[in-house]
Parts: sequence; C-alpha cells; structure tokens
Amino acid sequence: MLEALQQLHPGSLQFHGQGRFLVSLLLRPAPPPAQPVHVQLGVGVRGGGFLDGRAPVDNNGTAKGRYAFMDLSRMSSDETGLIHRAWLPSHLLNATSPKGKCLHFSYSIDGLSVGGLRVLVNATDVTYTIWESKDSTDGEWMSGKVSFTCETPFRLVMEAFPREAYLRRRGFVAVDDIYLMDGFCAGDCTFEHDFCNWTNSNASDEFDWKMGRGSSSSVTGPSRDHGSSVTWRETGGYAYIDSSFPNKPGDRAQLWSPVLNPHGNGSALCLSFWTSLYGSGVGALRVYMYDNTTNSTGEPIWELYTGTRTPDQWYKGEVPLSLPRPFRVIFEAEINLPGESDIAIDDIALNNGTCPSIPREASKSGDCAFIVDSCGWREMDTKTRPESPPLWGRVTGDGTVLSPEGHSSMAGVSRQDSYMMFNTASYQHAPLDKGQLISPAIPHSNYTYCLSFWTYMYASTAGVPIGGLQVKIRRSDNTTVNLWRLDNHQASHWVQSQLPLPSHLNVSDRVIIEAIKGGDTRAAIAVDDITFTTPYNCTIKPLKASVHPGDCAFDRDLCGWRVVNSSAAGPKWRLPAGNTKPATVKDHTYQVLGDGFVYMDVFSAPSPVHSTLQSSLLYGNPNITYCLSFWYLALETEEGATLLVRAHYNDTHRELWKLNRDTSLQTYYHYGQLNVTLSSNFTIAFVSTVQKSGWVLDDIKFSLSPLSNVTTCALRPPKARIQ
Ligand SMILES: [Ca+2]
Ligand SMILES: [Ca+2]
Ligand SMILES: [Ca+2]
Ligand SMILES: [Ca+2]
Repeated sequence: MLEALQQLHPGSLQFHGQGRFLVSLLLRPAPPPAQPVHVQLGVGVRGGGFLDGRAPVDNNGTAKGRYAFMDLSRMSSDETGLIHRAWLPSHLLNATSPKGKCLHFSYSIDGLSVGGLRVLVNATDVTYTIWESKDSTDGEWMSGKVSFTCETPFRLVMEAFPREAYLRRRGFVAVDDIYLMDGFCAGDCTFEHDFCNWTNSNASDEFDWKMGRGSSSSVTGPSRDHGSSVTWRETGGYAYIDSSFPNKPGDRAQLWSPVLNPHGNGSALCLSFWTSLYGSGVGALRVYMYDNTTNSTGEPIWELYTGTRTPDQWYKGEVPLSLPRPFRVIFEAEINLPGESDIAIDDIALNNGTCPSIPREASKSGDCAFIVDSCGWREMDTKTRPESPPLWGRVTGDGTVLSPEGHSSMAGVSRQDSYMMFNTASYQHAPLDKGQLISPAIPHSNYTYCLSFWTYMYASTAGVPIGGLQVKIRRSDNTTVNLWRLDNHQASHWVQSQLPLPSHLNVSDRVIIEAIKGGDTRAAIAVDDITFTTPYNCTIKPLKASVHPGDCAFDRDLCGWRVVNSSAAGPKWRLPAGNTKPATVKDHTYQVLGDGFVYMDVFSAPSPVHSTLQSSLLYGNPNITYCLSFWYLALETEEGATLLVRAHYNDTHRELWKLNRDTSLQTYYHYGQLNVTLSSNFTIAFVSTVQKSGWVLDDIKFSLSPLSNVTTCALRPPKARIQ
C-alpha cells in the first residue's frame, strides 16, 4: 500500500508513479479506517470523467504529470446522517524533534460538492487538524504549507470532505508535490524547543521575552501552551513576558522574526498566532512590520490593550502582512501594572493570502471580519421607500445556500461567524434600490492599497437576475469612480475578490461597496473578510469584475455619461421616470420592468430630432484597442430612424457604427459591438435620430482587446458598418 507515499519522509511526493491509492472513508469523530475506497491518480484532462475535461494540469503545468485526487461526487452520508470524509494518509512517520517539520504541498479544489481540504496529524491517541481550507481554487493549483511537531509516531492525512448541501454533485480535491522538510516553515514557531529563528531585541526595548512551559500553580501566565490545549497532551512551550519586579509600567519587550520575503506571487501573507493575556493589569501587545530596506518601523499594524481580567485561555490573533519588499515582524509587549499579569504568544504561522485583522479590537485599518460588529463600515441606502428597512444587515448564516456560513468561519475563528448580507427579496424594496457600505478612513500609506474581500452571489434559479455588486471610491470632492463590478449569479461558494485602489488616497476618501437590487427572487448577495493590504502585486479578481470608466448599466445612474443636445427643450436621452417612460421595456442587466436603461423617444415631431449621449473623456493609446459593446432596442417602427456611434478626439470626430431602423428589428435587445483604437484621449457619442419612435440602450462596456487579435471584436451587427 502507498508505495509512493513511502518516500514522504524525508523527501518529496510528486505522484509520478502509476497505481491507485487506498483511502479510507471515515466517520466523525475520526475512528480507525473502515470501508476502503479509491483515491485516484489523475493525469491532466484524462484524470477522470467527472472533471469534465477541465481538470488542472498537474502542479508543474504539464499535462502528463500525475497528481492524487478525490472525486467527491462519490461521497455520501451513512444511515445516521454522518457525512463521509476521504483520507489520503501517509505511512507511519517517526515522532518529530522539538524543532518541528514544515509540510509543503500543492492543492486544487473545485466543484459544487466540495467542503474543503484538511491536513491532519493522526497519532495513536489523538487526531487533530493542522491546516484547513474551504475555499474553492476554481481548479487552479495553490501552494499550502504548515509547521507542526508531534512527540509520538504519526501519519499525515490529507482529508477531503464534502459539502452537506451538495452531496453527490460534481467536485474534486487534488493534491500534488508534497514535501516534508526538517524545521519549521520560515517565520513559523510553536516554541516547543526554543524561539526558532525569532530573537529578543537588545536595543529597542527594556526587557526580554522568556520561554514558558505552563504550570497549574501559576496565578499568571497560561497553564498550558496552545498546542497542548488542542491535543490535551503534556504542555509544550510558549513565549511570554514576566511583568514582575524589576520591570516598570511602560517597559517593553520585543521579539523579532527572521528576515522574511513577500509571498512569491506578490500577494499578501497572513500572520496568525495565539495569545494569552492573563491577569488584571496586562498592558498591551503590538505587532509591527520592520522594513529591512529602510531600517524603519512604522505604526503598529495590530494592537491589543487590556486592563480587564481575562480567562486562562488562548485567543487567535491574525493580521495581514504585505510590505512589497523584505521585512521582519516584531511582537512587542508593554507592561501596565508590574507583577499583575503576563502576556504569552504561541503557534506563530505565516500563511499565503490575506486575512482580516482579528480580534476586532486589535485592527488598525478598515479590515473587517464582521464577527462582532461592522468595524466602522456604515450603511447608506438609496431606496425608493426611505422608511423601508436597511438593505444591508450583519447576519450569521445557517449553512444553507441562501444563507451560507461566513467566510471567516474557515479560519477556525468562530462557529458563529457573521458577514454582511444584502436584502435581495424583500417586497419593501424596489428593484434597483441600492445599499452602500461606506468604509472608515483608510490609514495613510506610501504604497498603493489592494482591497481584498470575499463575495457570495447566488441565485437559487439558474439564469434569474439577482442584482449586482460594485466597488467605488468616493473622493473628497464627492466624485465617485467605479472600480469593480459583478452582476447576477456567480457561484455557490465564497469567491475571492480583489482590486487595486487608486494611489495617493486622501484622508477623506472612502471606499464604497454597493449592492444593487434586481428583481424579487430567492437569492443571496453577501460580503465578508475585507482587508486593505499593500502587496506589490494586486490583480483584479475575478478578472471579469474589471470595469472601465465608460462602462454603464444605467441602474438609475448615467455613470458620467452626459446628454448633449443642440437645444435644451425637446426629446432627449434620459433615464426612465414618471408616466411617459416606456413601461413595458425591461432593463437588460437585471430584467427590471420600466427602469434601469437609458432611452430617447419621440411621439411625433415635425422633423427628425437628434439627441447625443456622450461619455466622459476616455484614455486613448495607440497600443490599446477597446472592444466597445452595448445592447440596444428599437421602440416602434419608423423608416429613417438611426442610431449612430461616433468617436470625438482632437477637435474632430469619426463615425464608427451606424444602424438604420428597418422592419426586421424586433422590440427586444440586440447586441452591438465595435472596436476603438485611438492614439489620443477621446469621448464616445451615441446619437439617436428619430421623428416618431425611439431607442433604448443598456450595458455599455469597454473591454481591452489585444491588438494582435482584433478579430475577437468584429463589428456587430455587420450591417452597422460605416460605408
Ligand atoms: Ca507551543
Ligand atoms: Ca529585549
Ligand atoms: Ca465573517
Ligand atoms: Ca441596466
């Protein structure tokens, strides 16, 4: 059994071999293996039928490399309702030394039925989780790592578990390139043996951190280290400060990490640790980042004060780290009342990816996990009925698809994790009502901020429009710029979302997360785990959420487009309002009746009437081709009515697209598309010319189209070509 896994210690496991792995289906709480099933070895797209031809290549990017995967569509529950989990165990490994091990691995998670992946230590007397992720990677390979010690022989287990609501649906968990190295992963420490590579400062503080091992007789200090409070074995070590004489109020002790590097792909890291602030006069615990290039320490990035007595308990702390160059982390403890209390830390770990600061009281930025409150994020609604209830609410989900568990519950923080849910279904709100979450002030930074958050946009009926979610920045002069937008159903899991904020943010600038209500429907739109970090790489996620300043979905908003008519009076482009609007036309974005688009119509005029809808000034560059797309609809029948798209630049203009109304044009939305390449800045104008009919426009969108491939943005419909 498990021939390739025999190599797990001390070398690596890359799944190049042939064969099948035996895996055990286990019932909670982990008893010994029963009823073996097969974990398969995958090879690119031939990995298995359930992968539907979109399986990942292996972690080395080759279609021939092999990896291990578990088909979760085959998992079920037993007659008592307990849900099966699949184990991929290593062979029996020797106890680690107190200096620990670092496990590196690659993993890929996708599909409806996946609950997640855990790494377990399975010793003879106890099994416990050392790593867990419930986040879909959308089939991409991610790298995971975790440090651990175990004082008895053990097996490492990759545990795949299904999602209760979606048993027997498609889904897989795959792992590849498993390496087990001696010593902790860089920066991590469980303090079993020593301070690992962390060091006491001799220069920037007044006293030192000590090694502790816990004792039940002590009146201060934790009676167990954090690791043993999980395994209930003999207590291990931790780092702590002793506040007794001769230390004085205000004295500080600093513990410095080794020099650490930003994550390889330029994204943020998450520093997690456990702390015990036991006693009545504790003082403060702070985390700083030290810039190794400028030899400077900024303001604390995490800071917890306590003067109240706290139980003898370990609390989890987390804070994102994102300096775009080598740095060190500093833990600083400060004494308040000498002799009354100690501060301890344990199980320091650096994980890939960002995380909101916890606990809430320690957060120094606009981070929010929404566990205890909204961290200074406040609500402002634009509602049809001002007296109706707020559109956003902080809720705790029950785990169903319309009320998911919060995203931060995945960090092992809280079973009762809350998040912000947008009300999509209340009849007290009208379609296109908007709810805004407005950020608190964002601390000054010399670097450009990356805003990360997790979104959940789910429709219980496929294809039903549920509304949208967008992120804007509101500058001090009250202008707003749209930066990110997703519409309608996205996934049945939390989706990683990210965007770079503009550089040089002003102290009065605010980030706005705005949800737009679609039709009344069974759906969920939610946000959780917001973080502001400053990594050197911040791409838009998901990529389709990219927006351009010229984009507009016309949800009661012209998005910076202006109506330019030769005369102020007379028919012109406008948003629907009042009794004369085309009440039977639905908007294209969310299928809202009689709202959410821009239109121009004329009942009967003595001569043709023109109206121009003009964009704001857009950035032109000879190396950039925009693909401009939009949806249009013709009201009534009128020979001679035209819709024209024109570019204005350098005091001249050029016609790009022109449609003559003919009888073949039905009254539903048609798709228009053209490409725009201009070397200087420009505006786009939609010119409607009608005498007794009209036009409707919606969902104007500019996407970048690579110059080498302009054919992907062919003119549509072909008859709109300028002769
Ligand atoms: Ca420990
Ligand atoms: Ca010191
Ligand atoms: Ca949360
Ligand atoms: Ca619309």
